[in-house]
Amino acid sequence: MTRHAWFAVLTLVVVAPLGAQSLLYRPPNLGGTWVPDAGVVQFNFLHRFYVFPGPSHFVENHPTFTLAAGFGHNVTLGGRLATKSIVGTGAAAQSSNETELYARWRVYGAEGRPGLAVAVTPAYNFLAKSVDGELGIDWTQGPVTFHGAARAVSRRLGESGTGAAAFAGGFDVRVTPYIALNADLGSFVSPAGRAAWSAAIDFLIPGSPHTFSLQASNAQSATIQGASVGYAALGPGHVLYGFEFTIPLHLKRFSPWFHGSPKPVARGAAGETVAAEVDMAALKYGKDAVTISAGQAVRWTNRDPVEHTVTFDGAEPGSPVIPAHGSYVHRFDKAGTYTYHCTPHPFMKGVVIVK
Ligand SMILES: [Cu+2]
Repeated sequence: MTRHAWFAVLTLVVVAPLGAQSLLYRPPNLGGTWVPDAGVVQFNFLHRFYVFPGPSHFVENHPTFTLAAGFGHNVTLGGRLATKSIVGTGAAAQSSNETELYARWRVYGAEGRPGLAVAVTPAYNFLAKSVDGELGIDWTQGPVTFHGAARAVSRRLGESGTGAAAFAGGFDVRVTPYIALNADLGSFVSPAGRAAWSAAIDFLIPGSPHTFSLQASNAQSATIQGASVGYAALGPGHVLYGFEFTIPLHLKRFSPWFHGSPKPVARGAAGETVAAEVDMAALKYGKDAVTISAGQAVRWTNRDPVEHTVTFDGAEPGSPVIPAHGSYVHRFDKAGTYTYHCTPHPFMKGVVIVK
């Protein structure tokens, strides 16, 4: 194939779905700094299982469901339900259903962008009746991301209800834009209990906003407490295997249920010097990058039968939903590099370079 054809193939296949969660940017037992975009509800299904030795080969399942909604301003509110949480089976625990509500504020940085990102995650664990929290830091350079987390809990599950601190670290290596390897290690500071570890291979599923991982770990829930302690019941060397699947639900996609299909509109077309045109067709931006001068505008035209947006990754205000046959004009007054994506289809990405 020619270089051009390869390029066309590459742009057809997705790259990292920013603005949603990508497992290619987060090891299994670390929350990272990810926050869904405003209007996106993220559903993650983590399923780990332990196979008992023969002759029974009994399989014990440990799922954790995570549901989190993006509210803009880098803030999310979410909850996790871990059924069959062995973290909860100590003397003080009444149940193995571990529920955690959490908020996350990404104070600095953006998911999957080079450089540093910092997030704070206050949480409440209903099984432990514990106020928990995490300070998470990511540092991305090219295909590599390093993670660190400091955690504190006011009543540790299964450990007679005392407070504790935990630390965790991990890394991701994106071998290709679609495949990553990652691992992490985390532990409470106290000597009771085992350190938690995990390792995974992650896949970005082409043509979709979903990511999928195959993983091994000795931890069996994804809450702040569960991710900080290894599965101690059966001693060392007992490994849980599993997978995680990430599903971003873009609420705008469902607006025709309530409002009907929007009418085509042209926005901001009057009085602007349109220096570049970008068509949106076949679920991609016609040009990955356009270069203009400060004060000039770019027009995006939707040639698809579905709605798209032009949503900037930084602070620049972006478009509303652009319906089929609609267009959107945006003037750039300041020099800079403006990366953007489509909120309903986060695998659509582009950049405007303003000189
Ligand atoms: Cu789109």
